[in-house]
Amino acid sequence: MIKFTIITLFREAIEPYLKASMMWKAADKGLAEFDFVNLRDFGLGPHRSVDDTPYGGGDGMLLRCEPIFAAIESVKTKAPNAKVILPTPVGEIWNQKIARKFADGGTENSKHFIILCPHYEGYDERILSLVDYKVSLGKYVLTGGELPALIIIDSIVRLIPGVLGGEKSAEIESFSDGDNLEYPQYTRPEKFRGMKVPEVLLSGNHGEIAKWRKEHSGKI
Ligand code: 6GU
Repeated sequence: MIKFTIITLFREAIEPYLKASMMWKAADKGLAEFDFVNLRDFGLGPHRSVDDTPYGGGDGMLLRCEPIFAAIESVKTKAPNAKVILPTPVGEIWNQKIARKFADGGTENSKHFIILCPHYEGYDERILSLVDYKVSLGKYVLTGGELPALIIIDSIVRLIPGVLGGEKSAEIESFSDGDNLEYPQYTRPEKFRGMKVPEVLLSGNHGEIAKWRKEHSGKI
């Protein structure tokens, strides 16, 4: 069982994806669990404020420390070993190897991850004292951590044994260095608008098929 607690102001942006397809199946099988903490619940004052203007001036608002510390502490009192992931464009660039490490339990064998989704123009730097992993999805900037949270979760959960079909997970196992080989695939019909399935795939010769797939594989 791997567990993700997502701290966000925009649960509605994340939840539908986790209720569909493979993520839902993983949860249904008891292989993954997802829950949410509403950062707003830890906001300050009558307006439950979570942000403020930056010292030194500049555009926009920053997530302030108090609500974030309170939200994370509320999870950690129940799950002291949970590791905190912060999606941020200045984090370590996410890849298959890291996804696998996290699926295996991270560096300290924790299978409970708290994903803290930033929003607005950024966050008070002092929240980094709570963060175990800063993760970036690539060299571009998004408006918030919700899409990255989903990508991080999806790429980890599909590696949990039992989440994908037997054949597929075995295939992943055989490339456990994280560099999965992806080869071109075809299904019926054999001929579609003049485009034919490569002959070798229809041959029934498993040796030749394996060779062809290897030759035509792209490394991720
Ligand atoms: Cl993780 N967050 C944001 N806001 N932008 C990003 C990103 C993360 N990765 C690439 N761009």
